[in-house]
Amino acid sequence: MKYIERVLAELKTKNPNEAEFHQAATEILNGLQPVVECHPEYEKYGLLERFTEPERTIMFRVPWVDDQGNVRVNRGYRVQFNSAIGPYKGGLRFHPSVNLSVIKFLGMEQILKNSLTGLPIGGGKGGSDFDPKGKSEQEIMRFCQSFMTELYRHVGADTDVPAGDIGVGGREIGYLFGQYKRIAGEHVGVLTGRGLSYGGSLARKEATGYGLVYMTEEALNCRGDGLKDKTLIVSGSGNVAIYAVEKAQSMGAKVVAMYDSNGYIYDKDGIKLEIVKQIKEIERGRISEYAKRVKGAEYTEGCKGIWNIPCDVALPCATQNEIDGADARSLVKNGVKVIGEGANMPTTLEGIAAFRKAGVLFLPAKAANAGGVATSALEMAQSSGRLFWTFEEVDQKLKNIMVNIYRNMDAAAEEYGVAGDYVAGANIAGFKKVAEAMLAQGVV
Ligand code: NDP
Ligand code: 2IT
Repeated sequence: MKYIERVLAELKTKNPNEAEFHQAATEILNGLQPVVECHPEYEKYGLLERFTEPERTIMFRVPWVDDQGNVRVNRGYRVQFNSAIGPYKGGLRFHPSVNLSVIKFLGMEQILKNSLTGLPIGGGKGGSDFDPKGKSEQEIMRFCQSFMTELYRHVGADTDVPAGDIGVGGREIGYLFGQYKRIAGEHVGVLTGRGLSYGGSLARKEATGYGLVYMTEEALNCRGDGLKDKTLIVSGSGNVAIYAVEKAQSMGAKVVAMYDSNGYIYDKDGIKLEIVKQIKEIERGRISEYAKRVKGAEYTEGCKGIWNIPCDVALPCATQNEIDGADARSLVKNGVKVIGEGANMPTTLEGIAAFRKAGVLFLPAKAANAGGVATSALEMAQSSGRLFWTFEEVDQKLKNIMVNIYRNMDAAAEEYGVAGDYVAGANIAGFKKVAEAMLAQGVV
């Protein structure tokens, strides 16, 4: 059996019932085929067996008391996947769908994403099956404090630096940071995405969405085209989606649809982002509100229909597997030219195959959404150096990083005979640096 097939088979046997982890590993390892063939030393030194096994998996009880005085128990996770090129780095997700498989798929993606940024950060991910929806401010705070009361012993500014992800934004990072500082007694850069008044970086909030659009624009520019006057669908209406829409609109694109987990809005005149921000960021409400406030806009219950709306560019920015094979075929039928993945693993393997077959320009998540973690690394640099860069300085660095990632994955795909296949190109470009660092450090 070929090396990759053997490692994948063993991974599935060793980690049964972890569908998302299997899916990410399949996509990554298959993408690495050309590079593994050129490097027999990878097999000799068990590189893929080590790469697919987290260095450490932490699971813990998170007890808290709700507003009615009931004791509630959630499960917390931190998977410290790979520290070959730097301290573990990656977000925390609070969502009822979180389980070990989800955290492991996210952690494995994060290793390669972080490598692609060119910055010294290893890969990790964590979170909880806690559902922030419908919880009071006080309940969120108590939960965050309980979560950090266990997590604090495993993290540190030079060991593991978490950040936000689904359900974890500025508010949660604030509560988590406050509790870390209280227990550990140090005001250090142990989390990123912090508020600007206590060590955060300008442009971190915008970074993932902006970065996604910078890369999409660069890929189009390289083909003599651009986002101007293009029709876009941006799924989700959280942090990544909102700032992707903001940047795309500033470049002259028209965004006609967005969703949350209940349903989607369609505004043929172009989404009014200030209203979305008011509903989602300030009121923490539902996207359906938009159609009540904007004349001519429509709301449809359920998410799937969004992919039947004709568009030139689709930016899935909500969650994993939001575009399946049928959704991809529908997008292709309606003339989609570009997919830029803002969410992590938003397209199923069948969906990716459908886009590949149709020759759609496909920018995979680990490259396209790397702007968030890259800016987190810039936040770490500012914390260590006791520096504070302007918005423009951070934004310019972010833009350069996104253009570089695009060029590196494009060059890697070309070099290994799969030109234009950025799923392979991103995996190869990300993996080569991790492999070099792991080989240099011996069998650890
Ligand atoms: P948020 O919590 O801010 O927003 C998530 C959005 O996606 C919400 O609109 C949410 O709707 C929607 N959503 C979540 N789950 C589902 C679902 N099952 N079906 C439909 N819609 C859903 O998270 P982020 O914007 O931070 O994250 C979005 C994606 O981007 C995730 O995949 C994340 O891993 C990825 N990402 C985030 C980065 C960051 O810096 N924040 C960096 C790189 C990637 P609702 O409000 O109804 O739950
Ligand atoms: O998926 C991701 O890259 C993130 N959620 C951001 C991680 C980070 O450490 O900023």
